[in-house]
Amino acid sequence: MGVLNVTPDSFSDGGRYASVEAAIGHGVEMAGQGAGIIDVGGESTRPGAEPVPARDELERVIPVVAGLTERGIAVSIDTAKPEVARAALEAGALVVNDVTGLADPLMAPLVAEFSAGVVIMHMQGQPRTMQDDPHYEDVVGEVRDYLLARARAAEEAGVRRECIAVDPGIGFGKTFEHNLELLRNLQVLVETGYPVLLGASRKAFLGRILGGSVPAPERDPATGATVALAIEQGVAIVRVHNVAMTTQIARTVESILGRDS
Ligand code: PMM
Repeated sequence: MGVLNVTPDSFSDGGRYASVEAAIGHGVEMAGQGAGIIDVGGESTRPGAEPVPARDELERVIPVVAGLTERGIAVSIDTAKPEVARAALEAGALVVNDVTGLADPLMAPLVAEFSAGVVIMHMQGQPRTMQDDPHYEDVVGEVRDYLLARARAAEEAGVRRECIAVDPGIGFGKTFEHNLELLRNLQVLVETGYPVLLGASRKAFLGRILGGSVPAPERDPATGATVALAIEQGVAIVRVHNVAMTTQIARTVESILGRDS
């Protein structure tokens, strides 16, 4: 899964049309490099981020979703808002990637209505405050139990089991140690039977491992270590910025493990 963030920073130069074209171009490039799906997001979920009104989010993402689906590229929409998800599904998106674990009660029925796929992610708290003081007794068990409960609730709302993937939500209401513990125990999530998605690409915990002075765009080798270990543990989907590198890593790990890629 290639990350395509269409947030205001990407609108800072060249005007709106140029930015939409550039975003579509980047999505096409990632698909050519081996991404099976492009994850389009218009609301930053970084720690401290403020919510974005639905109208702004729609304006940012829908032209990009439409441009990619018109070119035959599979798209997931990274949103927690049912109105944004609906517009993206109408524009051809196949998957809803909801970092709030389908918190809005309209979301699961919407996914069911479109027979769409869904990524259910775990987050403790809200982006604005989630890193203030995350606390767990047993982070791996609590994340697993939450994901199972949300997946079952989605099924009860009509989402088919085979349409659901689960995600531990690296960096979402987790300390450095919580993130490492989850990454060490991904097989516990794999054992739920749902495909597991991992989003560790360029995240802050990697910056800390690397000593605090490596900026996000330079954290791809560290991201690669998480990708290799995740695939080895049975993770089905990795959400990454650097698709070309990740395709090489995935093919290599799967060949060594004797799995089809
Ligand atoms: N991380 C971010 C945004 N969306 N979605 C899923 N399913 N899992 C993630 O880990 C995830 C996500 C934030 O990362 P970014 O700012 O680099 O996109």
